[in-house]
Amino acid sequence: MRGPTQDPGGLARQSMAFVLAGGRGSRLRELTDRRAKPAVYFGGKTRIIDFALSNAMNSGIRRIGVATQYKAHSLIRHLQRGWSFFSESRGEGLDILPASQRVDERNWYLGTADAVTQNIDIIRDYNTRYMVILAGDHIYKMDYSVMIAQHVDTGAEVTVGCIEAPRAEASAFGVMAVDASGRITEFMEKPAEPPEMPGKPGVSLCSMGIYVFETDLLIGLLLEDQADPESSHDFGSDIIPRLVARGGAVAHSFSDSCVMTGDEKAPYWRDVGTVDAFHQANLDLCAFEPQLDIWSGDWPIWTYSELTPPAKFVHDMDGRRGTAVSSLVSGGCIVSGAGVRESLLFTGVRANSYSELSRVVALPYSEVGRHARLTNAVLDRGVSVPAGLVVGEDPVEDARWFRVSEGGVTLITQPMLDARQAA
Ligand code: ADQ
Ligand code: ADP
Repeated sequence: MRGPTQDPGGLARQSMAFVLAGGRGSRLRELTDRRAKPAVYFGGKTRIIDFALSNAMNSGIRRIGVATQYKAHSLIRHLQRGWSFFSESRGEGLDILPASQRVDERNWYLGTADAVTQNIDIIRDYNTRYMVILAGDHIYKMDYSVMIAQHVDTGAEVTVGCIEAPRAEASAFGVMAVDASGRITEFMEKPAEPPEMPGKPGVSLCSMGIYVFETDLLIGLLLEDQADPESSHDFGSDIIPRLVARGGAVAHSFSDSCVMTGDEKAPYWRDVGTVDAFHQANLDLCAFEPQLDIWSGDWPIWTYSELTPPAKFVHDMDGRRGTAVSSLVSGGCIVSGAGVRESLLFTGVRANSYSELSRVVALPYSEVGRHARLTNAVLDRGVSVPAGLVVGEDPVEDARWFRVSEGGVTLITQPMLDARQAA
């Protein structure tokens, strides 16, 4: 083993980030009917993919590829508007890599490894020494240069980012066992019975789905995998288990590279993959001391941001409402005679007179009509909630028209409102 690398920033500049952004995220239900999970809005101004891309930027990585596949239009437009400031003359670049655009008779990426294999020519063009493979669908702040430095120091074939998660949730992840030196001795993709960490009952060591490789080695592995008829061409199911079996995989602990800013007290990582998790993670931001800091400016989350006028608050004719407390209200919103609490309003939301919003996540340009009363709801982009609608008080009635999650959150989309209107 070599001594610790002194210049992680230098390593980041020799690295390319490859962001896998093609997954549907079907557990987000109708929220991903028209957009891929990485394009789903999060936190008032940003989209989910902005976190991985901003982490790469803030870590010093300047060459990025984003592989898109499922319902990519919204995602591609976002990347074009918000992420096109890289300068080719400085050797920087962000490439959007849609499936079906590549020079191959197949039209669709098979597994996650195939999404990289089909872009090997572009990866070769970038000519970087290291590859950081990322998922585009998690909320966290991480300095990837620390993970790259660890990769160089251990001489591993692959370094896998990992977090400790409750065993009850671990079946959704790759789960691993490591030895005292951090070498991965066992790796199971989405096991039905996830193993616990020694000495930590109820906790499993899970893969974050992010990997560091040396570029030449990765290309060799991918070509080998492409030729294997038994392979599903997936990192979690094929590439990583193969490397673990020959002792070439090392775990990197998220706690070593997570970035904590503001008053954050613990590492924050969320897979906002279900409507409940999405709703809760957004509302977490409204807490008195939020677990995720987006305010300090020390690790900015870059995005495409529309030009909007300031949010406006107007009281109703009785002079009582027109307030928002414990809430996030984005630019262009008008809270007009409405009572908003513990809610997150994205850009351009209107809450009209006498409406009451409690624990509502309202995506951009949604509107809540007069006297509507909404509790524990997610409003899709652009929905127009009719006057007087009550949601969150009668689950049976809600479920007749809307999507009510296991955790009791009502997801409302325009087609659902239209169907209710027509009935
Ligand atoms: P999953 O998240 O289930 O597990 P997957 O569905 O393959 O794995 O998605 C990984 C990432 O790739 C996501 O960001 C997704 O959007 C994207 N993606 C999926 N298919 C794609 C394709 N064909 N083209 C482009 N992008 C695609 C993985 C690992 C687990 C790990 C979890 C952590 O396999 O071991 O625990 O991530 O969330
Ligand atoms: P954005 O365009 O800002 O990403 P969405 O994610 O809601 O907003 O849109 C996803 C995609 O669906 C976009 O390509 C958009 O043009 C399209 N779209 C938006 N609203 C509708 C609608 N009511 N019916 C069909 N397609 C829509």
